Amino acid sequence: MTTVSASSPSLVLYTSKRCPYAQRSEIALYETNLAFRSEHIDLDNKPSWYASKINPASKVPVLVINADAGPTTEIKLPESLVISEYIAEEYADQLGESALLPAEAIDRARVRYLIERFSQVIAWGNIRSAMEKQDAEENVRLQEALLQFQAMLPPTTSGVAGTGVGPFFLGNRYSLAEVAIAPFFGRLMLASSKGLLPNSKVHLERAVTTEDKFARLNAWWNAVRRRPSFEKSFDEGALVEYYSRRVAEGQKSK
Ligand SMILES: N[C@@H](CCC(=O)N[C@@H](CS)C(=O)NCC(=O)O)C(=O)O
Repeated sequence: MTTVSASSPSLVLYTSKRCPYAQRSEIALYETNLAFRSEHIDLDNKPSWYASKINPASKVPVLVINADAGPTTEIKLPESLVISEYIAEEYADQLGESALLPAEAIDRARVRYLIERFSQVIAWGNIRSAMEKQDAEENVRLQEALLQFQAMLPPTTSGVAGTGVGPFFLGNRYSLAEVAIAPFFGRLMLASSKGLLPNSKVHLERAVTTEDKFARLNAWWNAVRRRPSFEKSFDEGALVEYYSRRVAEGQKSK
């Protein structure tokens, strides 16, 4: 992998292992091989200074750029897509073909549309409600949504915009599309495989990984989940512990 220059600004990421948005920023930083320091925010017990000093919206992630340069020079950047796009653009020249956003405007637009469309068909709120309400019908709906998402992936054999054949949205080129979508997709697969979704009418993870109708999606997912950037930023144990608690609380309030 190309290493970015040693003169990169000092970076601090306010993050939380349970937050899929924050994971987007971690993946973008790892993919770009940037050194950064993580500040983990306990979302159940947020420090009182967080909103006033770091992010008025009081959410993670926030990337602080020039973090060692003092309050007058540092820049605080909230919002996961803003952060990931900044990283992709800032280091595009250094990373060349490994940059997270392609050179052609039309390909960048296609990547952005895929991210937007994914969140329309598979909204994070729907995944959470499938877990917390243990709603089997929601699983059936999510399966349809996964088929819709899959239909947007080009065939592995076609290649797109000169990127060569391969499993990703842009053929053999891993891009911001995967950075932005993987955290949500990963949580959906994890929840299903650990029995945190009702799994009665449809077992989503089993369907994606074994059924022929999901072969293209499975090829994409296998390539995405094996990226070191995903493995390093996906804390399976912490997520299972947190979601199990949410499922139990959801059941209690029924
Ligand atoms: N649109 C934001 C959403 C970030 C977000 O919702 N973060 C959640 C955690 S996943 C958060 O910090 N919530 C504040 C809280 O729980 O108090 C982004 O893309 O960064």
